[in-house]
Amino acid sequence: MRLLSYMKFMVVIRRLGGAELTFLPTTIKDAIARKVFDSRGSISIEVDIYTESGFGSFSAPSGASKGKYEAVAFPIGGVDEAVSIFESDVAPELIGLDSLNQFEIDSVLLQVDGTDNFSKIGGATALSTSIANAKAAASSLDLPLYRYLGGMLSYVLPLPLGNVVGGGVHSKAGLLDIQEILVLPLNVDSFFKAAQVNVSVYWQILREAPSNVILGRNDENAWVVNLEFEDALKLVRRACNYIEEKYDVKIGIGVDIAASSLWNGEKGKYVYPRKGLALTSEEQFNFVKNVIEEFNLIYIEDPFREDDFSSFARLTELFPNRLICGDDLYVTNAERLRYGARQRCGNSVIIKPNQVGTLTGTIMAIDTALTSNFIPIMSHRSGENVDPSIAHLAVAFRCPIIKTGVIGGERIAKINELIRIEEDLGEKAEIARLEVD
Ligand code: 2PG
Ligand code: MG
Repeated sequence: MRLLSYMKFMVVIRRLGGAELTFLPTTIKDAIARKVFDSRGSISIEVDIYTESGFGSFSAPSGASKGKYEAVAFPIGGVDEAVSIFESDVAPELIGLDSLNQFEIDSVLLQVDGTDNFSKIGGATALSTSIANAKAAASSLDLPLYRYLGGMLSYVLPLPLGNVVGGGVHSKAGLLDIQEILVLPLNVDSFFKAAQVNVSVYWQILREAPSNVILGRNDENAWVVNLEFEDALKLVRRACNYIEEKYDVKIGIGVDIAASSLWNGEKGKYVYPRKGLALTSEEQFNFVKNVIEEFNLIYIEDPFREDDFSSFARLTELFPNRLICGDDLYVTNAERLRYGARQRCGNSVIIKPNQVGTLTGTIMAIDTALTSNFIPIMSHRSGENVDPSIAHLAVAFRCPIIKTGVIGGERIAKINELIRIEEDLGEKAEIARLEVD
């Protein structure tokens, strides 16, 4: 075993056409793309990167409530075109590069694409390549991804923010226009316990719900309910109260309003189709303010549309100790975040690597968040796969929260990986602590 590890670090010398070329164990020797399915059954792209002594593979997830400033997932010709562009334009540029040089790999992706939103090669291709490369580099060094990326600083486990009741574009049925009601365990002493609390709340909701209220599960396996927003919040509160007592923990409740999906530009209003409501920006502000106060919400994501920085700033001023979070507002873009952070438009930010298309872009957004006193929240997408890499990114880049659903194979894949990371860290492991009112 030892000998094998040692050999991995030796330089490989190969004779190619008479010339003697030197390869490092981390040099990329092959790159392959294929079509695969995501958890919704939509077709996505998966990229494999082979180095001289390692391997990494990744398939980008996909959103249903996408921000308009996100990277474009696929070129106009869809996934087929993405695969053929990868084969003709991307793979040849990668072969021979050192996978340890993540910045160079990501720069090549940006250069080959040549647009500012990955519309030529596709953001899904870019992210799949970028993360597959990091995984290949980590595997070449025999390191877990979180330790390769984060080194000695990566020992804090994030708190899991779990979607328990869902509506909006993630749910085909039910009465909820709001996309997500989420729970966040606040004072737990291990990641395992935190995940257990979320699962317990999830099942307690089913027990507490009157008959005919639960209609099924949605894209993220959250309950689809036949309830108005306020009644759904009451149901979640009841379930949390029961579990708080049972486990002696404190559980915060949050929402993702995904307000850009409700915004109708022509009408200049937020349209709630299932409730039959249309709210002006001022009415939306008052609605959000009232619901935060009435239900003591600690987490509010995208309460306003993606261009309304000033309403985010007003809400943050009013509730400085709640997590006011921008998802479609910031789209994991360091520049947008720098702009918003200067005016205190929120105090936390969703980090979805596929919104920006590269690991370098993701790191820049997280770095901007941490230096601006914003909490970075690593996040899944509604269309996922069983890959656990975002669990590693959350620990590596010190995100105190991970938003990744409560149950379902593709969500549990991330949860279980964090349990493994917690075990791998042993006594060094710590769970994030949050100060919220
Ligand atoms: C969100 C996400 C994940 P989607 O809005 O935060 O819950 O949804 O991936 O559809 O954008
Ligand atoms: Mg969101």
